[in-house]
Amino acid sequence: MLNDITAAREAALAEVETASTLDDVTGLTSRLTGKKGDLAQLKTRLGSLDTVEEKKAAGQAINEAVAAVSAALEQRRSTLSAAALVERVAAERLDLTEFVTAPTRGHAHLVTQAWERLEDVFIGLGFQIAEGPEVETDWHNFEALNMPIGHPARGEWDTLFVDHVPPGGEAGTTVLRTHTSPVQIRTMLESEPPIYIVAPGRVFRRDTPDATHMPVFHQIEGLVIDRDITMADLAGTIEAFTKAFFGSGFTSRLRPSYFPFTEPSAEFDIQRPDGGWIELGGCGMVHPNVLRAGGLDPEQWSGFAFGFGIDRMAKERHGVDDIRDMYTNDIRFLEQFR
Ligand code: FA5
Repeated sequence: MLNDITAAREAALAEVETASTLDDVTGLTSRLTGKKGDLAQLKTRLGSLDTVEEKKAAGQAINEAVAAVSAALEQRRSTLSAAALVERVAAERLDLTEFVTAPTRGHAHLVTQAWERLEDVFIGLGFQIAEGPEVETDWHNFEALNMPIGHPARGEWDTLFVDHVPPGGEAGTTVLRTHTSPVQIRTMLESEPPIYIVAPGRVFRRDTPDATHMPVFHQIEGLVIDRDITMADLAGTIEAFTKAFFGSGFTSRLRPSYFPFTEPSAEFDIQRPDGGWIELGGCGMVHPNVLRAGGLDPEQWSGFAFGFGIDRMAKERHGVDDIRDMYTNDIRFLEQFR
């Protein structure tokens, strides 16, 4: 009998070792040490023993076996509980790193940076900042700029017309401005000379995107109106601006051209350090008809105006090959220009 008890005890202890979950331990507890458990079952055989001593010894051995197995089960339960706790803590662990590390700072887009830098440079040269609406009247965008209806030069701007009829006006006379030049007219009508302003802003054309064109892009208009302003003032201002914006390695040139609202007119090109020339804008002396549209007497006042492409300037300043790269919003590209 004692041998059977020892064997049952060893078998029970071995089984406890194989319990791999807390549920296993619970199941074993009732099966091995419960009132009807394997070890308790041995007690039913005590009656078949001959002597009181044998019964006593066997009873004691069974009690010891139950105690040993219970202790082993308890030990197993606490080991598995600790492991389960470690596992749960790991599973429920909160990643707080985003709260303890410094947040990543964003930065202005390449074109916004150029826009702000242009404002700084021109403020440094004594100009003030002006602005006008992106949705314009045909009169401000064309007519007052010496391009009456039917003027062939209107065809050079692939205009987007807005489906809007102004009160008392006609259909087809509201446009998305094709350039920032209408701000010249608004400024002349709203203020008295001397005028020294630049007007950066968004403009729209029905242009097909390519390496140097976008249908939505940005220009900065410049307008100077004072007494005895000459082409030399325009050339000097543009050269001073080129050096201040691009650096001393760049130089500018004026190439004869035509705009209905300036006379004479020129294209403004810059020469890159590698020797190549690129057109950045148009300029010229403000046409007398434009001064009149702005309410000024051309016999008393003269001035110059210019309009540069901001996107193209950002492109050249940073050596970007294709203007479209600036608008695909690829963060890997944009992050290079902090
Ligand atoms: C004009 O828009 C004139 N208003 C400029 C002007 C102002 C002349 C004052 C005289 C006096 P133009 O269409 O050439 O001119 O555009 C000026 C500049 O805008 C171009 O030289 C170029 O740098 C930029 N530009 C023109 N079209 C695009 C385009 N689709 N995408 C990006 N930049 C453009």
